[in-house]
Amino acid sequence: MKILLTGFEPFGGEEVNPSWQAVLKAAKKIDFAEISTVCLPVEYYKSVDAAIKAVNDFCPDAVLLTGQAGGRTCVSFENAAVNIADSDTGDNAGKILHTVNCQGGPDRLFSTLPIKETVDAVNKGGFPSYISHNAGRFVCNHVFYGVLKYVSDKKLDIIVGFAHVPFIPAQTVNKPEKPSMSLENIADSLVAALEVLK
Ligand code: PCA
Repeated sequence: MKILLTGFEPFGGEEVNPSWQAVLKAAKKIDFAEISTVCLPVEYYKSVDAAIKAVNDFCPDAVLLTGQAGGRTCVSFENAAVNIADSDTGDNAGKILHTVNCQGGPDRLFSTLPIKETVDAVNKGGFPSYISHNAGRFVCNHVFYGVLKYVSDKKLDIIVGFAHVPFIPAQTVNKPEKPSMSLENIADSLVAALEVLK
């Protein structure tokens, strides 16, 4: 089995993005699949193109896209992505979008990762986790939608899921009210999640 794992570069003034760090750490721990890792730019459209290129280059059986969701308490699995970009925050190229139907296609596309089993597996591994019904309206949702649409349009037999990960402790030193989880625990949560694909 081949699994493509993606994370994102830092954004929003952060020095790191725990999604990318956790993906690198998780990749080293997985012995049940061949893994490819890609760090995506936090840019509308360019991120989708980079993810699709990685899908075509590696031809995975499954793709787990990951991104940072500062303020969340643990690794959460997104149920769906919507065809809307709507954030006052600019992407890393400064682009601000308030756009409905920015990628063509249906209003909403659903994760094809078995998210209930995935959350159960992470819980069994000893970590909290939950299904999220809000992937946001920024670049993470945009990439999730773009990859789901590509795989659906091309009728590819590829599972596509999205995991949002919390801050790591070093990111919350100056915002102690925000929750965090160690990189090790985030990576172990991702590994436990992917074991459902075995
Ligand atoms: N999180 C942002 C974009 C990149 C990332 O890691 C989001 O949730 O949209």
